[in-house]
Amino acid sequence: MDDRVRFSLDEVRELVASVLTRHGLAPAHVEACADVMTAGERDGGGSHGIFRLLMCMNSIRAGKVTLDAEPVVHDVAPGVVRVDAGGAFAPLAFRRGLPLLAKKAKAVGVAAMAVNDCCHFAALFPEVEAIAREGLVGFAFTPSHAWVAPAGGSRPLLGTNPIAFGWPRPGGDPFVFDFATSASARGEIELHRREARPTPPGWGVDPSGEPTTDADAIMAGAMLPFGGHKGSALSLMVELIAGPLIGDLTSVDSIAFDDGARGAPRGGELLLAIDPSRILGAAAGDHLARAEAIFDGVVSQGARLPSLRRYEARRRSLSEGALIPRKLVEEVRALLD
Ligand code: NDP
Ligand code: PYC
Repeated sequence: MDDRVRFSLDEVRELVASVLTRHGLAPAHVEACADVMTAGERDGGGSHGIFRLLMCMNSIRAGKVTLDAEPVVHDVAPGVVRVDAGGAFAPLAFRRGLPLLAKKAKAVGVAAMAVNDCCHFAALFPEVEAIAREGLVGFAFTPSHAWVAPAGGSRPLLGTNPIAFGWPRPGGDPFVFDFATSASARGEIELHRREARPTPPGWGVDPSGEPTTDADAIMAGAMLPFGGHKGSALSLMVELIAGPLIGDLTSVDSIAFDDGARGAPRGGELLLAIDPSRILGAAAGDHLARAEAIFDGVVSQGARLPSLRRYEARRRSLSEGALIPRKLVEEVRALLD
């Protein structure tokens, strides 16, 4: 039986906003957080839609997030923006910093934005998509909690450390990909646990380091990077460039800060924006046609381009709404009591 409830996207946003407002989050944060969770449902991303409300609530209840900090945007160098999130959820800090990041990238060609001291519960695709909609190439990286063992190890050290990328496409939605550098996001393992489903092999090890498909055992043991040493190295890169490089917490620091609350990772995020016209000068524009030829080469052989599923889901949910597990809806509605 399909035990899911159909919600319009406005109803999703309204439900998320009501819960966050009820628990004291300041209005500008409510709006920014509700938008990213609604975007998750809109695009068919079950682990980073309304389900993230449970992680946010853990942060709020444990006092691990500042409910009303106004992000402060610092113009620190011609190509560098720093946003101090003040211990609040990340989406509003990104929203406040984006205009200056885009302005700088267009002025000098490449710009970086460090978001510091935030609680990052969200998917990264809305951020790189917004950068790409400015005609820029976007990258985003953030550490999370130390849940993942390095390839060849069995003890949690790294975060699920997502990497996202956005590329503008002429007259269409940007090319976007966005994934954890672990074999699965933590959110996916949590969903397997809630639904008592075994995980696919390769997602994690139990506390004694043995491979397992039991989500509870993985959560007690360690998750694994995707692609062996390659995912492990990318995850290390995320730790470095969105931790020490920007003067913020690592995934080990974040889980220590969390202290068992099961809240959102605390720390920083690094975003990069590149303006192709600054690199290419008079040749700008050609890069888009050349990129389209590469994309055609993917789809013409029956392979799937990242982001096509997302935009199809988006078109569907904008007219038909999103299907959300009934159990999750009940849990979320109970947060209004
Ligand atoms: P997935 O493993 O589901 O991978 C998603 C990406 O891969 C999407 O860009 C997707 O495109 C693309 N993709 C999936 N399958 C295919 C395929 N067969 N062919 C081509 N492309 C494909 O994502 P994860 O579970 O790793 O991550 C889910 C979310 O979790 C992300 O949004 C991430 O940002 C978030 N996250 C956030 C963290 C945080 O600390 N804030 C930590 C870790 C993860 P499409 O969208 O079109 O399906
Ligand atoms: O799914 O790994 C995850 C995650 C961590 C923080 C937000 N999502």
